[in-house]
Amino acid sequence: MGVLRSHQLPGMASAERAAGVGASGAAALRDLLERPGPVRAAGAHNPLGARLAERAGFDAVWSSGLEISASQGLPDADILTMSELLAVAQSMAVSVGVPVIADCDAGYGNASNVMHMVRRYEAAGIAAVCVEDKCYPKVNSFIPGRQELVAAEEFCGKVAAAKSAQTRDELVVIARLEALVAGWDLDEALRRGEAYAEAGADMVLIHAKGDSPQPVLDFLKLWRMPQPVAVVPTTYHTVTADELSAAGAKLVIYANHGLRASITAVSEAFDTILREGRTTGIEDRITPLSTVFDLQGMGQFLEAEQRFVHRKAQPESATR
Ligand code: SPV
Ligand code: MG
Repeated sequence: MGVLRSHQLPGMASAERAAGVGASGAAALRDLLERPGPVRAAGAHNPLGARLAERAGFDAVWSSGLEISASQGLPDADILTMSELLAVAQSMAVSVGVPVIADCDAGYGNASNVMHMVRRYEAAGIAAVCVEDKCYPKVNSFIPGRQELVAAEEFCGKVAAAKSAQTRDELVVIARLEALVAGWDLDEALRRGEAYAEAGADMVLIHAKGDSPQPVLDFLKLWRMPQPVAVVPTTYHTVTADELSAAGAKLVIYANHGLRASITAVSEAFDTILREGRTTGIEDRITPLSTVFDLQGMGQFLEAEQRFVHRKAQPESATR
């Protein structure tokens, strides 16, 4: 199925555009999941980052709770509300043609909160929602301590609630397994994964935080359910997407590398400016303004202005 590109629809109101992109975004994600090889998603926390991911060639955007929280100078610990995270995810969904997969943390509460969340994310044009089996409020998986899981039965209720709340078949519900992160063994991860798949999850995400990909590879080897598996090789970064795919993973999420790359680049540029007293030394290492204009849709803006903005008289301008 062709992907609707929001920037090619200048006449549509943003809500209509969101609905259109959402319908095709979820279907497009399902198409991607049917194709051979890994589906690769990059984390982002705003439309600019989402467009960079799309332009680089990623198949999908991961609306990262960690990135969005960090971009607000806040911990990734359910401090931001569902509405705040949704607004960012929606802004990305209307800005790119690739599907947006939303990190929905622990679902912002219990099964009833999850139902509300699914309705809102689906209406906002999000292709997939990912909910993790940690207690609410959660804390980022890489923070030691307080990695507590809810009972498997409780999380199955959240998964079933999510599935019952979606209004179109396409929305992909991802059940994220935090057993390995919380110090449980592979058996517990598999037991929970199978229960979540039976409760209706369209996909499971096995998360892990060690340096070695082995626990994730072991999980993939023992996974017997038909649902595809997502992985997040943040700490076990030596393994390639193709190797993960060959081991049975379908979705590979590079969750926070855009944020981390930009922190390094911005810090280096700022340090150089202060040290050298001018920007000459970094000019060939920073993006030209023409690229910024391109990324923010200046071309389409000027085109639309030509077509639709009819001035009665030329205003005086200092630059004329
Ligand atoms: C996120 O990007 O917010 C994630 C992935 O949940 S991770 O930070 O790797 O846990
Ligand atoms: Mg997260």
